[in-house]
Amino acid sequence: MITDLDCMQLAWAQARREFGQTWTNPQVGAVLVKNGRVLAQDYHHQYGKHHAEVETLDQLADPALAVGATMVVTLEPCSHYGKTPPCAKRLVAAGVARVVIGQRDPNPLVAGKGIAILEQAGIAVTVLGQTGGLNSAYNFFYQHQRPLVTLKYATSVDGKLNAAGTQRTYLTGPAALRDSQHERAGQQALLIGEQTLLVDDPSLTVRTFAMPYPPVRLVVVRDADRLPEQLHVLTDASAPVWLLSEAPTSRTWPPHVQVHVAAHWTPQAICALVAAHGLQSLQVEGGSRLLAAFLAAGVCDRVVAYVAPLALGGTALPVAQGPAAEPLALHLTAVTQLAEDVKLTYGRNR
Ligand code: AOF
Ligand code: ZN
Repeated sequence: MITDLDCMQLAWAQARREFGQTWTNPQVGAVLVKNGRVLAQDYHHQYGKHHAEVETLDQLADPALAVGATMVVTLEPCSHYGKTPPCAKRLVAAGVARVVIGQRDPNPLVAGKGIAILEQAGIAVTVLGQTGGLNSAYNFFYQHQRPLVTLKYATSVDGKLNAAGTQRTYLTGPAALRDSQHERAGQQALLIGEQTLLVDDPSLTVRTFAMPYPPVRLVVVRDADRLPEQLHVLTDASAPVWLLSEAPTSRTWPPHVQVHVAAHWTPQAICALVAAHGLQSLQVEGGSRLLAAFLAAGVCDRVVAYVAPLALGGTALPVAQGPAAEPLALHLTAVTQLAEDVKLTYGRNR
């Protein structure tokens, strides 16, 4: 006999079928079962498209099959008219007898209201409370009202980012590069400082696969108007760019570039801007001073460090250089060998 937990595992696998497609929407999977048999299973494919429950019900050759069935879904069915109508009402209309939910939806638009619609219609609801890991940034954002912040960098074995000077230093190999593209694709916003922009001239794009909503590229700069026009982030329009300038702008910018002006772009101010736009995750990719500023502000929820097999020595730039910070306690979540490089992933202790 197939159990609720078996079905939830299938629903979880559905939710994970694709990556980087749902943008600020959660990844959600659903399974419809009746008399111990799976009738249909599907997931939320892309931001703006049908939700998982609707995709699943739409798979049935005969809609009457749903009458008396159990819907197992990784997230509380929604109650609002957003880009799509409410899933909870669709489940009621379909005649489903029971709904098993992985976690409540922390989005205040829904939070508990989906469950209320189902229960008021006489549907039995079970909340298992065990799918939070599917959408960690989404959950974090609604819990803390700021994006989940990852500090990501490549370092030498002696903790240096770059050789001294104004030349870009390539530390890690192709396997680490591919992996870091995947890390980027899991983010809604990327951030670098001015030195990194000028020295490395990165494009900050995801090039290894197509994303309908690529992460927004943020750069903190002292004066946006003084940036050279041929920088990759200004010439490559494949993702939005926000220049966080500490001086006002009078320049005309390409359509993909927005300038946000503040006297001082602190980590808190950057997070507030990102959150105000509904973006739930932010990855800080250097340099040394920006990483130090986030550590000093205590704004760091996750660290991804790629360690390359070389030492750069005494005058090279350390991973973080700047104001003093309280020690930040982390726990190791993964160690991955990528050819000659090692990826270390940590979470913040809470
Ligand atoms: C579900 N099933 O598969 C998803 C849900 O703008 P909309 O209409 O796409 O609504 C987005 C919100 O709906 C999202 O913030 C979350 O609360 C919920 N997502 N709900 O029942 C799904 N993706
Ligand atoms: Zn929905």
